[in-house]
This record gives sequence, structure tokens and C-alpha cells, in this order.
Amino acid sequence: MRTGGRTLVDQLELNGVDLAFCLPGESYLPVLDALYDSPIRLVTCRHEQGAANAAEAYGKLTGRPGICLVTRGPGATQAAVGVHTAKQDSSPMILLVGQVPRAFRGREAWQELDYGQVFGGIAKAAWELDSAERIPEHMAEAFSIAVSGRPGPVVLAMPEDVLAEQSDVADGERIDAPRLTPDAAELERLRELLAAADRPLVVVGEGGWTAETSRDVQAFCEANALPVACAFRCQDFVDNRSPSYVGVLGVAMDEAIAARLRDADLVLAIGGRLGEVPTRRYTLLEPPDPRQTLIHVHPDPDELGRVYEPDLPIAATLPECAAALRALDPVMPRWREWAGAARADYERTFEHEPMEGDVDLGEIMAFLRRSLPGDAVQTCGAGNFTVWAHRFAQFTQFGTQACPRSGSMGYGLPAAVAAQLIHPDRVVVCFTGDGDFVMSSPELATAVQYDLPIVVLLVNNGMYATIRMHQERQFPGRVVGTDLENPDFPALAHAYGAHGERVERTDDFEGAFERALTSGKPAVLELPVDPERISPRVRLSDLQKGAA
Ligand SMILES: Cc1ncc(C[n+]2csc(CCOP(=O)(O)OP(=O)(O)O)c2C)c(N)n1
Ligand SMILES: [Mg+2]
Repeated sequence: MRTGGRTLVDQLELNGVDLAFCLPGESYLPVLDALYDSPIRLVTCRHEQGAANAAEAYGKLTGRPGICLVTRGPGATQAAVGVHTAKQDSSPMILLVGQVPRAFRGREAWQELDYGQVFGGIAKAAWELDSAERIPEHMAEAFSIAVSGRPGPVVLAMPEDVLAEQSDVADGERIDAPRLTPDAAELERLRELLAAADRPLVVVGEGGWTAETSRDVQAFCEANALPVACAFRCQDFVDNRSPSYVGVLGVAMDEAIAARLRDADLVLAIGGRLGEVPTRRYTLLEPPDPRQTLIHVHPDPDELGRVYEPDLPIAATLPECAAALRALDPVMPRWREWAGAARADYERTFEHEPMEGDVDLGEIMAFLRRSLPGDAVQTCGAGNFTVWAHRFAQFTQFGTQACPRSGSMGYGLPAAVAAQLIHPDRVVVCFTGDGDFVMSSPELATAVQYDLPIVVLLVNNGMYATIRMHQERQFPGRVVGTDLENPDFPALAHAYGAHGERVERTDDFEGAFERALTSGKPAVLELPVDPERISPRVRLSDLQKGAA
């Protein structure tokens, strides 16, 4: 006999869970008690937002569901942001939430919520355990839903009496996503469409990508001289040094790559949803039937034809599809010039206008591009600082970018916590802004508590610059709600027990970065920047003149 709590933790273990993020609650004490004896490392966060975002990042980086445990009611609603990101980003995640005892259900008991309703539109699935006896069955279902088809978040509520209940139910089995291979006729058709193209573009995106997928897709693209672009915040999906790699379809998109997608006559999307950001608000590729011949590969048949009508839909898991593409006989490319020009455009994106003020983020990113090890993990939240962080970074291996495709602020710090726990020997850099950092700064305490020497690069421009930029464009001169008066960031870092410095000049960055790495502690380097340079290509004064 064992309690429901123990049965649940046993199912986590047999599914290979090694790390779980929580904010404790009295609503799920039997689960916590079972974790006392478990090899699973339980990491206690300071806000459910942080716990959920860390679990989301775990799912994104490992491909296995990130586990987050929170209490009922307020715990669950605070965790919702991570569930939303897991949904938008297609990351496997399981949120385990406390719940009132079964006998109280429906009375709106203390902190009671109907999780099926609350998370119904956010998670891939949300429901409640009904008995200790059926926990292995429910957990198998949760793992299965989280990893299969389009990966995503599952929310499972745990009534406290179910967790305390004893049963002698047997364990379930480890769940892995079923593999789906494209069939020969689909591959033949793909090859025919490709052979007829003049200006093809491969676009890679989320939905079960792996390191092996990267290698196979890269080999396929190089063998066929195909240009390949990454969807927003999937920049680590292909080695950016490959002659085939031509850039990212992201926020503040480079005009050249936007034109490549618009002018392509064939788009081969391997994973991804061709969402609002990579299609520049559905303009570069117009739904429902784009001008471009569209081949869309996705593990979930429901995603094929949902927004765009592909000429060739292929329901396949990405590693299997990538291996099959690699094995295809290369076609005779008629697009070498097109591909070469796209690569040259990409290489030009590293050029940057000098920044006003004493701290130049373009120069700092150039230094990081030269000096960060290839396996260093980069994380961020949302804000204009990410435009520098993405445009001037170069990724060489999968699993090194953990950023929210959902565009959610507050993600970078907890994602860095997760990344450093997964990869204790790697360098982990979190890019953040003054607004973004404060949203999740309590997780700096988590980093200190668990000895995680992450390096936080905090771009301080004294405002919510992204919003200010849009505000100046749409309502010139009417600045409201976007100014920030900030804490003393290095002092705040010190108060948490972290290393903290303000880098006043570009030339001081290298030394400060070195000191951050050798401090052995979490470190916050504040980069005070001139607000005039509100984005790499946009000056605040030009916006105010209506010229940008
Ligand atoms: C959770 C959440 N709240 C609000 C927003 C809207 N938003 C997007 S970027 C941004 C400003 C971020 O400010 P900061 O971190 O200082 O970065 P900056 O744009 O100044 O570089 C805001 C408020 C968001 N994306 N996510
Ligand atoms: Mg800011």
C-alpha cells in the first residue's frame, strides 16, 4: 500500500523526471512528503510565475515535460503564465496543482477552482485526479498528452484526500511520444515540388526538435544548397555558421529575410506553426492559401491546414522527417544565387550603427559572440533589449536558446535557473531589461539558494522601451505609463547574496564579465544604456519627429 502522493511521485520517477520546480502549499503535502525520499531534485522557487517558467524552460531544453508543483487557487493562477508560454511555444510541461478534498467540490471551498475551466483554453488538457487507484493511469495520460503531437502543457489537479488515500495500484509505464515517419509518396512529392522551385526557403520551428534533427536538417539543406531560416526564438535549431543558414524570422525582423519569405516560390516549413511573428502578422505568408507553394511538416495533423492550406501537408515527428529528408537524393539546385545572396544578407545583419552613450550593446554582443562557448545557454524575457540579444547572437547547437516565443516578460531569470540546473558545467547568460528583470527578480534568491552561477545582463534604459516605442509611433509625445524609476540593481544583487556590478562603459564589459564568471555566484551586470537608442535601428528622437 502507498499513498496517492507517493504513487504520483513514483510515476514521475519512472518517467525519468530528475528535477521539479515548486512553490509549496499545504494542499499537496503527501506529494512533498514522497519527494522527501525521492531522487527527484525539488527546487523551491519564490513565485509560481518563476516555478512555471522554469519548468517550461526545462521542457524546451530537454524535450521531456517540465514538472511544476503549485498550490490551489492563487498558486495555480500565478503559474498560468508559464502554462501559456508552454502552449504558445509547444513545450512539454505538467503543472500539478493542489485541490480541495473531493467532498467539498462545487461549494467554492477555500481556494477552490475548476481547473478544467480555468486552464481549458490555455493548456493542452486540464483535469482532476479522482482516486488514488487511478493515479498511474492519469499520469500516463498526462505524460502522453504533454509529449505527443504538438507538445504542450497539461494541468492536473490533485484533491488533497486523493493524495492521502492508500492504494495498492501497480505502477504505469514510461511514456514516450509515438514516432511518425513521412511516407515514401509524400517524400517523392516533396522532392518533385522542390525540383520545380526557383526560390525555395526552408523555415524551421518548434514542435519536438532535437539535436539530431538539427544535424539532419542541416545536412539536407547543405546537400541541396537550400537556404534555411529559423522561426522566432528557434535560432539554435540550425548551426548558424552553416552556409545554408540565412537568419531569423523574428520580432524587429530584418528586411532582407522578410523579403526572402515573401518572395520565395516554395516554403518548406519543418515544424512550427508559421505564426504571427515569423510571418510578420500574416503578411509575408498570407492565409489561407499563400502564393508560395507550401510544404508543412508538423507532428500534429490538427496543425496542418489550421491557418494555412499546405500544398503538401506531412504529419510526421521532426526527427523522423529530418532523417528521411537527409536520406533523399539531392535535387539539382537552381537557386544557388538566391541562397548565396540570402546568406550574405544574414552576414550583414551583424553590422550595427554605433550606439549613443557609453555602453554599446552591439559591441558587447560582438564580444559575447566571439567568446561564449558554443554550449552556453542564452535566455531572455521580453523587451527591446532582446532585439540586440537575438540579432547579434550566433548559435551553433540545439538547446542553447531558452526564450519565450510567447513574448512573455519575466521568463529569462527562471529559465536561466532551469538551464543551470540542467547543465551545471555550462555558462548560462540571461538577457533582461529593467522592466523584465523586476518582474521575476525574486528568483535571484533561488539562484543564490541553489548555487547557480548564472550571469544576468540587465539592460537598463529606465523605461518599458518596447511599449514606449509603439506609443511614440501611434501617439507621438504622449508618454504615459512607460517610465520606470529603478532600484539600485548592483545593490539589489548584493542584498540577495549575488555578485553585482554596473558597467559604465563598453570597454569595461570584458573585465566585468570575467569577474562575473569567476565570482562563482549568480551575477547581475547592469548595463545603463542611452534611452535615445530605443532599438538597434531606431532612435527615440527620430520617433518623436515621426521619422522612424
Ligand atoms: C507578462 C508581460 N507583460 C507585459 C508585456 C508587454 N511588454 C512587452 S515588452 C515590455 C517592456 C519590457 O521592458 P524592459 O524589460 O525594460 O525592456 P525594454 O523594452 O526597455 O528594452 C512590455 C511591458 C509582456 N510582453 N509580457
Ligand atoms: Mg527597459
